[in-house]
Amino acid sequence: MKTIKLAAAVLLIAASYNCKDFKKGYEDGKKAAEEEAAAAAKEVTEIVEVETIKFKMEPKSDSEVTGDVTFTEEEGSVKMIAMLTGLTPGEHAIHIHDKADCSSADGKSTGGHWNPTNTPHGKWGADEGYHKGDIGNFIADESGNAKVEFATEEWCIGCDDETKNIVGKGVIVHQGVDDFTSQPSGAAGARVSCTGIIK
Ligand SMILES: [Cu+2]
Ligand SMILES: [Zn+2]
Repeated sequence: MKTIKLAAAVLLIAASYNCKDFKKGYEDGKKAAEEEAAAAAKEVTEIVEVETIKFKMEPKSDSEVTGDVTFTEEEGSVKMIAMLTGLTPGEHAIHIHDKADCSSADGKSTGGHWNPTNTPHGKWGADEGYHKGDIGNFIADESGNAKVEFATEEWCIGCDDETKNIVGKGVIVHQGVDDFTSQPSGAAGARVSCTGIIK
C-alpha cells in the first residue's frame, strides 16, 4: 500500500514539472522514494533482530516442578520469563548454572553457578560482587505456581562475549532460598527443576 502511494507521489512530482525540469523532478522523487524504502527496510531488520528462545523445565530431585522459561533479546537487553508449577508454596531460588546438562537426577550435572567474571556469589547488582547467574529468589503462591520476570543488559543470546552469552548454560530452580552470602552458591538446597539453554 505504501509503495503504491509512493509511486503516485513520484508521478505527481514528475507531472508538476515542465519538460526542462522533468528529469530533475523525477530524480528527486525517485531519491525520496528510495530513501523511504531504505528506512522501511531498516525497520524490518530491527524487528528480525528480536530473538526469543523457549525451554521446558524438567523436574529434578523427585520433585514435580515443571514449567517453561523464555528468553527474549531486544535492543541489548535480555528478558527472562519463567512460568513454574508444582512448587511448594513460598520462596525459592533460581539461577543460571554453568552447563546445559540436565542429565543427572539431582540436577548437579549443570555444575556450579555460571560465573564468567570470577566474582563471589551474591545478590544481583551487589557492590561486593555477584555471579552472572545470580537471578535471586521468587515466591510461589499457595497453589505452587510462580511467574518469575528478570531483565538485564548483562546477558546476550549467542553473542561473541562469553561474559554475557547465556547459550550453553542451564537454568536451575531450587527447593530452598538463596541467602546471597553463603559461598559459592547461596545455600539454596536441592535442585528441583532444570533446563539447558541450547540454541
Ligand atoms: Cu542454583
Ligand atoms: Zn551465584
